[in-house]
Amino acid sequence: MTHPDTATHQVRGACPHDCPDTCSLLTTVSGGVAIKVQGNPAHPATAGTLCTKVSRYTERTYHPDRLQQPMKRVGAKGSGQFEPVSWGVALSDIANRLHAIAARGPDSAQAILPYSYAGTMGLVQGDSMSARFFHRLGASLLDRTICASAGAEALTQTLGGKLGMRIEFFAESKLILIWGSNPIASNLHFWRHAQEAKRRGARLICIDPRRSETAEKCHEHIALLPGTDAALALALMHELIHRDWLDHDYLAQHTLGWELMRARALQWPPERAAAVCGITPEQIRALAQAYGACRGEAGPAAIRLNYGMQRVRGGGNAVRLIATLPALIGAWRHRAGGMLLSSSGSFPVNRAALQRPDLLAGRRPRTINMSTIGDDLLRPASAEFGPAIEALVVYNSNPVAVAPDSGRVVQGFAREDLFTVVLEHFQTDTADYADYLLPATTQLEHWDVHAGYGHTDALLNRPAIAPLGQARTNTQIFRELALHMGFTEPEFTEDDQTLCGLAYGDAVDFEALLAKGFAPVTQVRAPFAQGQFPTPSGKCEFFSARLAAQGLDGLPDYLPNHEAPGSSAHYPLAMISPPARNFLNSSFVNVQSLRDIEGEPLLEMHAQDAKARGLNDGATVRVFNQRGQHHCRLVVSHRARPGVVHGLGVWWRKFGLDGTNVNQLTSQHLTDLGRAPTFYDCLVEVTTVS
Ligand SMILES: Nc1nc2c(c(=O)[nH]1)N[C@H]1C(S)=C(S)[C@@H](COP(=O)(O)OP(=O)(O)OC[C@H]3O[C@@H](n4cnc5c(=O)[nH]c(N)nc54)[C@H](O)[C@@H]3O)O[C@H]1N2
Ligand SMILES: Nc1nc2c(c(=O)[nH]1)N[C@H]1C(S)=C(S)[C@@H](COP(=O)(O)OP(=O)(O)OC[C@H]3O[C@@H](n4cnc5c(=O)[nH]c(N)nc54)[C@H](O)[C@@H]3O)O[C@H]1N2
Ligand SMILES: [Mo]
Repeated sequence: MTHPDTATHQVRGACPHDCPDTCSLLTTVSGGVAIKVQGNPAHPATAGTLCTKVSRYTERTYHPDRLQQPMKRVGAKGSGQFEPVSWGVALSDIANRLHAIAARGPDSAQAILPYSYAGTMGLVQGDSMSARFFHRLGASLLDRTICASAGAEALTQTLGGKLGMRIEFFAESKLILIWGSNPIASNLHFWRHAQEAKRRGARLICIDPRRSETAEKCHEHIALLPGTDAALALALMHELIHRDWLDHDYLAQHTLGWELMRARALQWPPERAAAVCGITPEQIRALAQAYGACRGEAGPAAIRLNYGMQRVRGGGNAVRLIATLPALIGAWRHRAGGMLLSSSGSFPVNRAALQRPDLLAGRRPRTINMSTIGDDLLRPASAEFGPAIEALVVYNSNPVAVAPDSGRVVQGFAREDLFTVVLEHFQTDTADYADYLLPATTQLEHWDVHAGYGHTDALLNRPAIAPLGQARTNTQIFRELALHMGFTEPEFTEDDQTLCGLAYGDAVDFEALLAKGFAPVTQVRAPFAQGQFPTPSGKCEFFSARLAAQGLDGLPDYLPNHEAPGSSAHYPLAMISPPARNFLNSSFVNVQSLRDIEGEPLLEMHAQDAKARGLNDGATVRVFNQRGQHHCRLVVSHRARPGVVHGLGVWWRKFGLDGTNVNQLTSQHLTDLGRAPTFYDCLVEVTTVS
């Protein structure tokens, strides 16, 4: 139905942000202007509420700094000085530059790298026409590891996929372990169910180095050292075995490798793990008792795991261990028992239909890991690496702010001989380095269709308003670039509504999506009550033959951090940099009303560590290590335990006190599984700024 521009009406949409909640939105439009964005009360998972950030979505969309015309660099690289150009000039110049690289030889297009992540989680504006374009071109492929790949690989090796409990059933659990997760800040709609469980008498235990907003609302908080979760899980197993708090029947029928796992876990008495984790053996025994008591009638017990705890060297192994815990007590038998890290494996998305890897036509370009973009931009051509990266096309991501080891990332982006195109809403830290900066539409201005990783509903997003200024959708920009490159295949003419329809094909009722804005993708309630794990063995795999075949340990183990707490005399503090509540990664940092709440880049520190360094609350401090330094405001805080500091992320560098953010300190070391970054595996020292 179309509406006259003057009438007030509501448009159904989907929140595009990288968050487990994937909310259903209702946008009120009046006179062609979006005046309000609200949570859709008809969508059960959203239940009519939004987080503070997204309820300000109109402030972001109509921000005076929104990019509204294509721009070309005029100043020095990185100076952020641009002049407006027409779309025609921008696109033909970009096409000429890319064509010149691609035309040099059979594989020369590999010198071109697309760089994108989850600025929008939309399946269409995320990576559809863009992927077709780069496949047709033969550009390098991108290994999209920056967030979740360690945990994802661990789940796949252990449970067989990114599957788990349904979020709403946590309300019926008797014990909830909130492990490496701060739902009040980053998974608000889960917290609703946890609170409901609490009201019904459930016990909530938070396992997190930081006394987060969530930790202080739980019955108990276990503040372990970063990167020691695997040791805690092993000792928990030790106690469950030692006390015989096991569901022997479930273990025998539905798991693989239990005897091997049992032998390893028996090497981890609570005393050993407590020393590693920086907690007491009593805390571990009490945790085991609470968890063990939940087998059978006293249960069920549920674990809400989040990605916070896998951003360390042993993150993959830690997720593997925690993912097996429900099998020990048979928690999966009940729909309110088990665990959830991600439900994304429930979505039958037809990525090939959207991204058309067949356009590679038999070519096999190299793959670049997005988490080592700092080093890779600085790598010369070589036999093993292939050609140096000569052109970079960035969309849906802000790597200069979010990728680890910013010193190297900035050095890479500053290369005079690198040709960089950035598609953005705003002039971010990354956009400052663009040769061409192209204005993209926001979620209020385009079509899209969504999967999620918290709940199991597909969502549809309709445009609520016309694109602002000359902004264009990502898809339209790549369609037109394809035209300028002379790509004449019909794949480059499909419009966005057609692409939306391809995402699920027949697997989801598209008419229902169009009508309601959301539709369930599965009716499964207790996925592993009868075993039936989608692993090669059909069982929960303590032992993974697939990992063993790769020369890795088939059994999960505790792997100390690359930069283990206490291992360096120069850098005695372990720094983690979890999300700030009012930002979404680096998105929203430029929205004034939200930045006002966060104030300044902060470092939380325990009073004892502050005293030892003569640091006062509110001081400007220098946080440093061998990679760099970052100035920020010290908060002497009850949220920090001794030995651990928190640099809440992810600020734009240009809003920082000294033009940097926490990633100036993080490293490009990778995780054990999934080739992911280790943002929370980082040692630093802190002094006053003299
Ligand atoms: N408000 C807000 N919401 C967000 C985001 C945001 O930036 N802001 N980011 C979104 C994204 S991209 C993601 S991936 C998701 C999930 O993002 P996550 O990174 O899972 O974020 P949190 O849920 O905050 O959980 C992180 C928690 O893990 C803790 N932690 C850090 N290191 C360790 C450790 O070694 N062990 C344990 N046990 N805990 C540790 C941190 O202190 C923090 O409280 O959140 C999404 N939601
Ligand atoms: N130190 C530290 N670093 C971290 C993390 C951490 O916890 N600590 N978290 C990591 C995690 S979990 C993640 S997921 C990454 C996230 O890293 P990114 O995926 O890069 O996320 P954002 O920083 O939100 O940047 C997304 C950008 O995409 C743009 N965008 C949004 N929608 C569109 C669109 O439709 N079209 C175009 N062209 N652009 C759009 C937004 O304006 C925004 O600037 O950061 C990682 N970095
Ligand atoms: Mo993420």
